Amino acid sequence: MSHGAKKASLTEKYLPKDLWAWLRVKTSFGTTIYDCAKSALEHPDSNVGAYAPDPEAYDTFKDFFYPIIAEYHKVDVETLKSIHDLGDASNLEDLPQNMADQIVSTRVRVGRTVKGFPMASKLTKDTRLELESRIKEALSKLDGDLAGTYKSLTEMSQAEKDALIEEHILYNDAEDKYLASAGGYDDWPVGRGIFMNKDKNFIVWVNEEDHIRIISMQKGASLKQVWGRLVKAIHAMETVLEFVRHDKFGYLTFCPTNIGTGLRASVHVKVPKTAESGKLNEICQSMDLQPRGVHGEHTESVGGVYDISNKIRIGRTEWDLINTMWIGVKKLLENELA
Ligand code: ADP
Ligand code: CIR
Repeated sequence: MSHGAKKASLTEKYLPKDLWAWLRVKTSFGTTIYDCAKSALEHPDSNVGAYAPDPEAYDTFKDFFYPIIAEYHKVDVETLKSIHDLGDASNLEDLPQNMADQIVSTRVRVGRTVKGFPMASKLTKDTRLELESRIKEALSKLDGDLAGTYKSLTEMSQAEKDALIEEHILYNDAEDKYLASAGGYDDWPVGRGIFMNKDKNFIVWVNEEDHIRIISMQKGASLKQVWGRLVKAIHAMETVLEFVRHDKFGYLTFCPTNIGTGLRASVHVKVPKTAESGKLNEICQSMDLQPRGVHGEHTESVGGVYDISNKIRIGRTEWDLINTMWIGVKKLLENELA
């Protein structure tokens, strides 16, 4: 440990000690181990600090990434196999009304990387624009409830962006310092944008942290409707684009914390009493949940409302993770309403 009382990032912990030999190694996209570790070097307060600038990096630098993945996701990487099952949303239970009343909104997203392109930091202005237009064309093929329109950030006014951010629909404007150091915001806002259906409950983020974030969200507590819509969207997107998959890790993403299912299912839930009593973190930890603030990762709670989601994304199926979140939220609400 080299930062006073602060625990070392997983990058610092697992960076190969024979760095000299590793510095010469490059993936076919030109990624070096320095590129993977740069964010942690610039931000000693990182938890993980590693990013994969292209899909090959996970294996080219396996001595580095595999132990990070094992520790963060608590999986045995040797025996790990990618498993997927979207389940049947209609089997999800609705919460009793007094619990549902505590839930402001429900959202599930998955992250994906389009085959043939590196992740954000190794895209150039040209390849990012090429990727954007490939995704835009694919999105234009969606129909029914999923049909919508795509807008590049460069075509949007500041007021338009602010309103969508306020509604939790659009991502923040290049504000994550860890991602910035990893090169995730290079040439911002070029090549970035957002797709939305008419009802604003199916959204696709394009070239933010990942090539694609497929999102289903709505006010209230109907996880059944939210997950049902996302399952439909995932199937539809897979018919129009090919995503990078790894035999062990499943879907690959820029940040190793998102690999696997790439799934984060969350509710914005009012739990002021639980938070005040100090039990929020304890319950979250025991139920494999992660609390965040209401404006996304690394933000604060407002008025006792927390973003509660599944912490694990790998080694378990999508259906399992959706249920993990739901069971955990019920437990939190039992405590809140007791
Ligand atoms: P991600 O989920 O993609 O990792 P963030 O934690 O940065 O990203 O959250 C992205 C946005 O989604 C933020 O505006 C956040 O407030 C919003 N959000 C997350 N979960 C919910 C939810 N259940 N209801 C409404 N907005 C949500
Ligand atoms: C970090 O390592 O702290 C940042 N790069 C963010 C990593 C993802 N999120 C997390 O660990 N909660």
